Amino acid sequence: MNSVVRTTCPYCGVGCGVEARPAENGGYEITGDKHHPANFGRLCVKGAALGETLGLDGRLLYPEVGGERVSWDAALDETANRLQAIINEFGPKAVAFYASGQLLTEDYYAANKLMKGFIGAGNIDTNSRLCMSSAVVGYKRAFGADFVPCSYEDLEQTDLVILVGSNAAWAHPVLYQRLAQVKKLRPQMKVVVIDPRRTATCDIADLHLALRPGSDAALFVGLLNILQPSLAINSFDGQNAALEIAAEWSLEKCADFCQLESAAVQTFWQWFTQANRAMTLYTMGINQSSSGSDKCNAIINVHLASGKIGRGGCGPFSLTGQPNAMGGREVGGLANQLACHMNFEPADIARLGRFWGSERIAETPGLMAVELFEAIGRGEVKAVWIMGTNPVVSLPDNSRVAQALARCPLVIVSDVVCETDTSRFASVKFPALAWGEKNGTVTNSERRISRQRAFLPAPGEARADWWMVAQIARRLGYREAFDWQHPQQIFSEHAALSGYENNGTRAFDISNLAYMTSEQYDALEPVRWPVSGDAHSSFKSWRENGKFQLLPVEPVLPQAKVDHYYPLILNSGRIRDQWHTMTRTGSVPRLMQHITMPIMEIHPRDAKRYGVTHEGLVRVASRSGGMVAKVRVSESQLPGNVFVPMHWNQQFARKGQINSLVASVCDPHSGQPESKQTAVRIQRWQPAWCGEIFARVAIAFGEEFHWWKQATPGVHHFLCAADSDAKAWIETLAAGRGWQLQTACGDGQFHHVLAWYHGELQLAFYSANGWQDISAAAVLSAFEQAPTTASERHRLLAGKAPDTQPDTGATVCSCFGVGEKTILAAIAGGCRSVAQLGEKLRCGTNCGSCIPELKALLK
Ligand SMILES: Nc1nc2c(c(=O)[nH]1)N[C@H]1C(S)=C(S)[C@@H](COP(=O)(O)OP(=O)(O)OC[C@H]3O[C@@H](n4cnc5c(=O)[nH]c(N)nc54)[C@H](O)[C@@H]3O)O[C@H]1N2
Ligand SMILES: Nc1nc2c(c(=O)[nH]1)N[C@H]1C(S)=C(S)[C@@H](COP(=O)(O)OP(=O)(O)OC[C@H]3O[C@@H](n4cnc5c(=O)[nH]c(N)nc54)[C@H](O)[C@@H]3O)O[C@H]1N2
Ligand code: SF4
Ligand SMILES: [Mo]
Repeated sequence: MNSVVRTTCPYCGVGCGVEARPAENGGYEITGDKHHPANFGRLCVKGAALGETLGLDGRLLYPEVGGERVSWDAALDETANRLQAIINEFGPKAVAFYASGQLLTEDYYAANKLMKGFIGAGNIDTNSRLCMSSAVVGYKRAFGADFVPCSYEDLEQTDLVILVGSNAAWAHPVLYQRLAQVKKLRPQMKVVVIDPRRTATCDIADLHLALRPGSDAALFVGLLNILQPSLAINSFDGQNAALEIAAEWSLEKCADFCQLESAAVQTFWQWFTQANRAMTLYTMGINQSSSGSDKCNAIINVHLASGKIGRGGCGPFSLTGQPNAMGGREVGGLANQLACHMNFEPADIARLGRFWGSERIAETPGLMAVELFEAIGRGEVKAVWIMGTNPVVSLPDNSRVAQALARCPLVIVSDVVCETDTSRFASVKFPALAWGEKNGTVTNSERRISRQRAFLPAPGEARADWWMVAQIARRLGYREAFDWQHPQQIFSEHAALSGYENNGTRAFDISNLAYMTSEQYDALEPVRWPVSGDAHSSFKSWRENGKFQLLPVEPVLPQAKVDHYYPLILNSGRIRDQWHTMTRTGSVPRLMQHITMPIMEIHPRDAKRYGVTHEGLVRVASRSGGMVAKVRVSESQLPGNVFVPMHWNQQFARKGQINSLVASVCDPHSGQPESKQTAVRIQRWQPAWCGEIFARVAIAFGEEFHWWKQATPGVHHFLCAADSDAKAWIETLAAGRGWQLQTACGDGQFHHVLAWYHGELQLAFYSANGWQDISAAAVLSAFEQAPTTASERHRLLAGKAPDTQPDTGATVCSCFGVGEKTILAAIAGGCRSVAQLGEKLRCGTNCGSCIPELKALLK
């Protein structure tokens, strides 16, 4: 394959089109697809770094059973036999699939069909439960369908954008840049950000409401109250009850509940009522809540009541997180839905039975993610197939998840990487095709279906996820229903089902894509559903089908409550350059340089109160577990709140996992966990030493260490800290290897060691009683080519860059690798604006996601 391949980014729900072009070095150059309507050529830093994730290091390439490599036939036969035995003995509900919004639609459709259509249980759920499930409940309760009534181009027509619980600048960067562009061209368009933290997204905000965590519903219920006079009687089901509650939420009560100034709340409400067009973009700060579904409805209510829906520039827009979260909703991958927007109702069950030719369609919803792992822990579910997700990292109270998997008789894991926190518990491992190798479709936030196309050959014996499912299905006796040879056949079947006996009764209908040839499928241009007509007019005609509902919402606070022992609320979320559990992004050097270890952001007042210092280490503990992080003192936090990234796990750190702290408290309607609020306490940890180690040989850390893996090519590189003796540790590590040690010790203040073997650098270790500024670039080049003069070796022992190699500091702009020190020097040298910095250093001129940080440095 030599020419340019047009495909779709595998990260966030913006769904950007990318082009992969063979590069001269044998790799691939990845650029934005100028013709793709989601991004028109733009990419963020994660998308732009895709070419750096294509290596096969750490990949799972062969099937394994019980930790031993076996042939595909052996692995599939063994798995199918064991599944069948469990089903025979304990019934279909004793097995479950736990899938992912990162599977392709074809993979997802196949898994859902096997579980709900042929094994005959509802037990397939997905990581979208942790992500989108409250949003789905919100739409379904309001409109009777999971219908997202907005598209990206609405941003270009709106007068007011409210971002609530969304850090789009980091989590949906290309969409955010599009919004920033609109704001630049039309400064009169107002932007309101509602988030307890001051995030990079606030950079373009006219108003930032830093509300009390979890209190959002009050802002929208109070707003509904002031919209009441303009509402015609009985326009909506539930209207009276909704308005009755709203009438109790006066401005003062709302401001008090949210701990905001009344004037700020009033401004927000005034802007909303006065704007002709308004959009509310909402994500995890809303969904990941024990009352997330109600919050979604509180948002939808104000759009319905004000008529700011069903026309350009208007509407409640839940942004999807994962690349195919929407595709999962279409195929019905959640345990409480059937395929293609059908529900567990007799007519739908019978219809699916006719279409699939099966008499075993599941008749009741299956277990939702958190419940599912609880049932595994109790031994009720005896086999689980985990596909494309890493639940031991991402589910709340993850030590219980690990315990459950440890007890589970059959754990099947399909993944692209070999070692994950979850795959440690696998009885069977299936090697999946990764991005660039797999072939199929994904649907983005605005319901746009795009092709992911392969441009690389399958490595080792990796296979498509749909293929594995079909192979197991055939072995379970369902050959005919799973006799696909190509993803196009699956897509056709899915599209045909969407139109089957539909007649306008189900919003999701892509049946005109059902009869494509494989050439047409390969050439499929990005297409948005409803495929006929625009979203707003389809939404209007959908509305004529039935009455919409104003759901009565009573605002409540999170279930997590602070007390004397656990006095702080812990918030969690994304950082700019990492993706989830880091299996792909964690090994890309330039994505690791922005934030190198778990940080805990804390307000200066609290830092003082709890005796923690900027850059120092801290232990964070909840009633469920604990972690260690590096303190970042920041005015962007509210007092009483701390924030930790969600990404770190046991492959990248010892005790860096947020979900060892988060409790498994869920929304009763959606089953979505309250991942954004946990009561914690913190305690300063002053280890005997902090350090940094680089080595040619693998390093084993004992239990007494904390370590944080770095993505440095060619060497093992860690940050580390411990209460034990650093000197003794290095001596043990070096013992018997014939290394020549060169050391520098300063009065117990620091201890540096270089280890040489036949003139080659083997190890470089730098410890001190605080973090030091070590030039990783200098150490790395010494591993490639050992310094020759004594003075060069001395500089290396000090951890300093050679005179010729400037130290640039922590990376701020990952696109062009521009460091903080370089930027500060340019500012000192006269640069006064982001534009001037861009001209001089190029920083901020590509994806733009570092612009908020550049502005902060300029300040
Ligand atoms: N870089 C990067 N981008 C990603 C991902 C990634 O891993 N890395 N993952 C993708 C996925 S799957 C998802 S779901 C999206 C998530 O996208 P976002 O939801 O934008 O990301 P988060 O950082 O999880 O949370 C958003 C914000 O919610 C705020 N928040 C916390 N509690 C509250 C509250 O009570 N009220 C309000 N209003 N806000 C609150 C947090 O402070 C945080 O700034 O990102 C997608 N994009
Ligand atoms: N505390 C807290 N917890 C959270 C969140 C939070 O904000 N705070 N956010 C939640 C949200 S919104 C989400 S979406 C989840 C995400 O959490 P996860 O879904 O657990 O995270 P990922 O790292 O995306 O896991 C994907 C796995 O699939 C593998 N993989 C990649 N490509 C393929 C493929 O093509 N096929 C197969 N079979 N495997 C593949 C990857 O190597 C990886 O192991 O985390 C949730 N957990
Ligand atoms: S914005 Fe999302 S889809 Fe677009 S390049 Fe970045 S990660 Fe990929
Ligand atoms: Mo997500």
